[in-house]
Amino acid sequence: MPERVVTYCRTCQASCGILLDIERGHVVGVRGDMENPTSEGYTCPKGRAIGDFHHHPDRLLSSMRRRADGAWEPIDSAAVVKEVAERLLQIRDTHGPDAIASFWGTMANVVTLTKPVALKWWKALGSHKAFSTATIDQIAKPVADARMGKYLGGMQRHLNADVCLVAGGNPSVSMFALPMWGLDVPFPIARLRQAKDRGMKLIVVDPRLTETARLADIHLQLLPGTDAVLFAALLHVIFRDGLDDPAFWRRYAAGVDQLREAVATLTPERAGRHCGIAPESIVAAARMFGKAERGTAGGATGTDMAPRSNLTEQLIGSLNVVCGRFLREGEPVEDTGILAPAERRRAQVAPPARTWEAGWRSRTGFGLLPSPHGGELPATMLPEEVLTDGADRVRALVVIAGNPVAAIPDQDRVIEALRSLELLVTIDPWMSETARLADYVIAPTMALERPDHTGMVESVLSVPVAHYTPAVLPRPGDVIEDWEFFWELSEHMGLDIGFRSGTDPAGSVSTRTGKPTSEQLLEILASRGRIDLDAVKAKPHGMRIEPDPALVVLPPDPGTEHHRLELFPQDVEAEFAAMIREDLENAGPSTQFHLVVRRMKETFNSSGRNIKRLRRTDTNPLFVHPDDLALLGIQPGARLRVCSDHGVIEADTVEDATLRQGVVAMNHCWGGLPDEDDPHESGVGSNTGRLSSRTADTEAISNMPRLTAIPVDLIPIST
Ligand SMILES: Nc1nc2c(c(=O)[nH]1)N[C@H]1C(S)=C(S)[C@@H](COP(=O)(O)OP(=O)(O)OC[C@H]3O[C@@H](n4cnc5c(=O)[nH]c(N)nc54)[C@H](O)[C@@H]3O)O[C@H]1N2
Ligand SMILES: Nc1nc2c(c(=O)[nH]1)N[C@H]1C(S)=C(S)[C@@H](COP(=O)(O)OP(=O)(O)OC[C@H]3O[C@@H](n4cnc5c(=O)[nH]c(N)nc54)[C@H](O)[C@@H]3O)O[C@H]1N2
Ligand code: SF4
Ligand SMILES: [Mo]
Repeated sequence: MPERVVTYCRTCQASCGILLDIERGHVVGVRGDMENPTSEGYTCPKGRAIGDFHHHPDRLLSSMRRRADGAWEPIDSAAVVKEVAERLLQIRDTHGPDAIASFWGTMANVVTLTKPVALKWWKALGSHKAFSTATIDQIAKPVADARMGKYLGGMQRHLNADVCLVAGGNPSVSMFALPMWGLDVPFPIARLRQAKDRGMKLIVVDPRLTETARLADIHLQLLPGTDAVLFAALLHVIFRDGLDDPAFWRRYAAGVDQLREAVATLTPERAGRHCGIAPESIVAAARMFGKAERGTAGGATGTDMAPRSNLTEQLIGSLNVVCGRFLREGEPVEDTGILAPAERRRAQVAPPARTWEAGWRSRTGFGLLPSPHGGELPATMLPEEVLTDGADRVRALVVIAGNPVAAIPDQDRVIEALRSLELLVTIDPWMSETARLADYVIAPTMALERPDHTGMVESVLSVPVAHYTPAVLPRPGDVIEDWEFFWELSEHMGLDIGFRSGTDPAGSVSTRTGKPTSEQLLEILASRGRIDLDAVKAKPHGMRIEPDPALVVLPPDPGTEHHRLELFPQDVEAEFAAMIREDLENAGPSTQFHLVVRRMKETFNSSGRNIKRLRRTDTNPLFVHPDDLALLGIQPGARLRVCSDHGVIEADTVEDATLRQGVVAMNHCWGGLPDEDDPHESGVGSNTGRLSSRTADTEAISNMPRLTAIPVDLIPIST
């Protein structure tokens, strides 16, 4: 008889409750947990395949070392940490800490212990060369926060909003919804429906009629890459119709008059022509948003991977500011500090902090971007940091739960850089494209083999909830937890790291006192929250947290009254002028097709491609509108060459009537190493990153590449 255990899925941040049937250490059944207060029985295909991930024959059960002849051999986990530490020390002692780089991938964001411990190691090492997926994702948000400043009372939440505007995101599939980024949409789709049932209006801006857009009251199905113009036009209508909130912006913002003047020329008619949508729909959306009392607008990857993303995010942020969609002094704060430390909310502005303009600069010309890693450089510049000569040239790279070879565009150059390193280490349960180039691959535990709690992800959960799970499967083979690797690495490198308990001074741990257990660390990380971890442990299905009525937005600190949100600083003004000049007045010839990004339920970036149960399409096909297929004279399933200014990939087509005509979509992080791409072979597919450049069409400040709205030609291949 299988044993039934209660836990939650950690394949993505949504943390859905699941019930597992386990027999002899194997998952033999997965069901959604109806008693879980956030997911209420919901699961996605990846969650239901969680056992297939854990028990896959290709999963690494031991760390691997590359021998001089290029072949791999297993190495035990104690020995591998020691060897890696010695090689890193030798590079640091010869060339300084900046010769060592780190790359932080997405899977470091779903495990509570990985990032805190790895960050302690990183900060103790003292290198400036951190890279992460942030700069090939939505870096326009931290850039906008840094240029505008931040209102510290927090944004209004969807839970009691009467409008929500989602641009370039499809939370129904991606589960991506960060409150601090304003896209505060509940994940499973059921919650969006609940909000709509109680009267919330939904506006979706997307070239595709997505699962989320189907629920929209207004869907603006714009041409890809035209969001900045659209948001300028929305602001135009807000000002014109007097739908702004002067009481808020007069007190907290500067540059509103300049912004109003700039958007004055962007009438709905002019913008509508450019965005390819009816002017009336722009007016209707602006009025629906502006007339509402509460609710925010937010962009996601669709807006932030397109050209002019820095400007787009500035305009989205400005829309929220101009309409005053922030919590005021005395308003209740529902969402912070459950297991994680509470953010103090105050009705004041943290002034702009342009980190890249002050302090350390890389010899490649970039300053440090705002980042949890203590500042970071654009991931697109990683190859230059490795390949360009200089005293602090990067010679070693440690990859933390990421797959930069699949994720950074211009793969050939990324591979050239990684191959020329003296040392490449990655921690990954699979021989990913990056792992296959590494000197050492550390084999970590997978989700069900480690205890965890939701302290790390609670800010993205739409319902205030806390969940703890013990490890529910034994560790197979010789694997270690991600955090253990970085703890032991610190020990071997003589770097002192430690954590202080918020409640019990005697409960602090450090490399001087010895390695703690995962349970101890989870306890310490929860010790600054307002809910006791033991109380959470007593609720195995997860615990819904009632708001604390004493938690309200506090009055501003004295001396901060003059701080303002800068809506239209000089560089934004220049970007706005460039947009008018280049996009509206002197637009060049357009190609017939634009390629856009999209997520698929079955994969999580490069994870899941090798799981048979998840193969809906086998590879990453090119989604094409049926009328476009007819125009190209091909049948669904036919093979195409997708050609951009920067590269060519092949793809099989799938018919998709949800797309706007002229827009084609394809999922990222597929393909193998360059000679291994195969659009037809199960689990391989093609790498869309080859169609983007790391140098042309990039954003100022972050060098964010253009990963959506890419002009492409489609050339049928006769077979
Ligand atoms: N299942 C699954 N979930 C995931 C991931 C995954 O790979 N699979 N990845 C995770 C990660 S790393 C991230 S960053 C998040 C991303 O989360 P989201 O940003 O929600 O990602 P998508 O679901 O791809 O939604 C992007 C939407 O943008 C639209 N779009 C494309 N170009 C444009 C444009 O120019 N303008 C506008 N307005 N829209 C455009 C696309 O049609 C698409 O519907 O998802 C996370 N969740
Ligand atoms: N062209 C194009 N490029 C893109 C994008 C796009 O839309 N288009 N999207 C961008 C975005 S938003 C992102 S976030 C990046 C994604 O970039 P990455 O995060 O680098 O890509 P992933 O495939 O998610 O890499 C995660 C790695 O972690 C491993 N892993 C899984 N579980 C664990 C674990 O428990 N521990 C450890 N240590 N490792 C684990 C997986 O096997 C995988 O190799 O790609 C970016 N690149
Ligand atoms: S949405 Fe899917 S992958 Fe994410 S936590 Fe829920 S079941 Fe797991
Ligand atoms: Mo991402």
